[in-house]
Amino acid sequence: MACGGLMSAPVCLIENDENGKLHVKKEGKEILDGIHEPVVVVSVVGLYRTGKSYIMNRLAGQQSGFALGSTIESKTKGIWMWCVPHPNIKGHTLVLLDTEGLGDVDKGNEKHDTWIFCLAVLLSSTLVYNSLGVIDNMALEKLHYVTELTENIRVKAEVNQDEAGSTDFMRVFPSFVWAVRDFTLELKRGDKLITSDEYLEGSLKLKPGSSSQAEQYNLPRRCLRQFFAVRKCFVFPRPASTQNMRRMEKLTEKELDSEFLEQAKTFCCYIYNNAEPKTVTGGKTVTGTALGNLAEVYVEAIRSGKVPCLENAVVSLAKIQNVRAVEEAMQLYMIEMLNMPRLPMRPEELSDIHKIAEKKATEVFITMSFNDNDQMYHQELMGKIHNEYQDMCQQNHEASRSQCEEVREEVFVSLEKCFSDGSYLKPGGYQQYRDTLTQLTSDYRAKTHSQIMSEEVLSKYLKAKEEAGKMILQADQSLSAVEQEKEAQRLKNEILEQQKRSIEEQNQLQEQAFKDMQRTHNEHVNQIISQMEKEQERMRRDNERVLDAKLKEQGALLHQGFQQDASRMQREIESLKADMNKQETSQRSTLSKVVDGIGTAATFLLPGFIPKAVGLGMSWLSKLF
Ligand SMILES: Nc1nc2c(ncn2[C@@H]2O[C@H](COP(=O)(O)OP(=O)(O)OP(=O)(O)O)[C@@H](O)[C@H]2O)c(=O)[nH]1
Ligand SMILES: [Mg+2]
Repeated sequence: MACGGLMSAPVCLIENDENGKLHVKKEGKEILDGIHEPVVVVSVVGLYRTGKSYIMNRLAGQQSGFALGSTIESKTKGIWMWCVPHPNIKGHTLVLLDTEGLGDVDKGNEKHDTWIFCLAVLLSSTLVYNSLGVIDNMALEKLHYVTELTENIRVKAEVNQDEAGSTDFMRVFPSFVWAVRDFTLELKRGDKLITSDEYLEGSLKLKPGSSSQAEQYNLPRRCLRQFFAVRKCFVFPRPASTQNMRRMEKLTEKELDSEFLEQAKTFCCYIYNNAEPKTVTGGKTVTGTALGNLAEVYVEAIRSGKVPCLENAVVSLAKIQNVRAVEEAMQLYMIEMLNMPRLPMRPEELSDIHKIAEKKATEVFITMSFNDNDQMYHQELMGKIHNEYQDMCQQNHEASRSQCEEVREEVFVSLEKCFSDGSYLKPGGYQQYRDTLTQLTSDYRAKTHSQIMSEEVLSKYLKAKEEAGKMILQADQSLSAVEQEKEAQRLKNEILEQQKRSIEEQNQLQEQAFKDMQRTHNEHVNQIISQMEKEQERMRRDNERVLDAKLKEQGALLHQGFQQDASRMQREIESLKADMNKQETSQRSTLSKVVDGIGTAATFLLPGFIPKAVGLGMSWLSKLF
């Protein structure tokens, strides 16, 4: 069972401000901001005083938490939230949203209830509708909020609302669970025992005919059937005696009705095992941070008198999330890099640290980013990481240079002394100078062989001493003119040789940088492709779920003699299939755009990179399709 590991008690997420308008509470938003893992969001809605908060506490695995009231006055105001570690899915958070009871006449603001209902639908991946008694016509009439969903929620920004098909809603709406409380009847039809799901589906059967009465009767049923692809029903008996129910939070399990406990357990298990992680259009999984931003975007639309639109919300969310994703990924990269041992270090070591830091940063970016299909933000991140890494490499060079210079000063001190007191300026002095120089050069190399700037520092030193060497040579009267010329040439060659070594050293560094870049590209493409595959898989599953529901619905309509509705359903099925084909094609082009995008960024950062990048990208694409 879940326990309140993330939060010891629920907090308010959305409530009315002093002007009577909804707003997102800072405390709730901050808690969501800190949750970087995907969230499974379960919300409960229903008439006031029907035990909603109580059932949510059970889902949290706690006896108390969401406040209950034992009087007739409605208790919960706005939307309250409790985030607990998901009991079944590792690395996921279960977000429970308890909402204000609907239909309290004292409230005097009918629209407020409508928005609470809409927000519960928009923010959750599973919506629990809670009611007392039985599922009869009255219960369905009280659920009139579903009939208003199309007026109060837009799926697409451009489409005329009248044209928005139920498919669009079905694809983005949560799954639906009806929790019937204080259910006292036997689940039987005729002599046959039926399941609670059959009970619900039976209650959603349409009435034949086109009279306004039939239309009115059918409307909420049609809406539930058309908007919610997955529907479940649980019936609960009364949990305890009237006396005991006034102190529900204090009742031990023994004091609760055993059948109620059994049902509550089945209900919780169903939610833990079946409630899906929250996604938005395009199969993108929503993290806690994204959920907080999403709540803000929707509430802002409602505050400003607009109809919340899912497509617009995803665009706003993408921008907020992507800017944050770059910032947080960069922060993580810097923390990792600054934790490394002191510079200088071997470039391979630095490269390994960079590799780990970059992998972690990219992971953070990928989980947080949203719809970055043209890779704009990803390229920005790559550029920033590249610049930081270059900077770090530069610092490593400088640190190595200064250590080599220290060693050089220490090693060549005796040579410098002889230069300054002129002790080589004598016959035979040149040979002495040569011997000392050879010995000290070898001592220097022994001490700096692991340093990246060793040869460059030596090269600069020898070049600076070229003139001094020539003077010593010229002053050495023991050498013949021919020997002098030969030695002068040798000195020159040695300087050139040393310069060559230094260039080779620098080339090796360049090569390392190139390898890093290539590896970075490969890794980015791999990470993005695996993330996109997950999203596409989720989108495919969502589509299939909707298609299945539509085929089932069409069968039921035909069976019940609703020819016209069945034909309309057929058209919807065909258009959904066409949509699914279109999505497959566009997914392929998005993938090649991603590979291109990263390749372009790589070329921009490191000239000469493109041929390999394109080659890699192509091989990935051919592997996938
Ligand atoms: N009859 C009945 N009462 C219940 C049940 N579960 C809880 N209660 C009691 O009903 C009262 C209201 O419970 P809450 O969980 O606060 O109900 P709510 O729907 O959250 O109420 P609001 O927040 O006011 O909308 C409390 O005294 C609970 O102990 C149930 O299954 N049946
Ligand atoms: Mg409540």
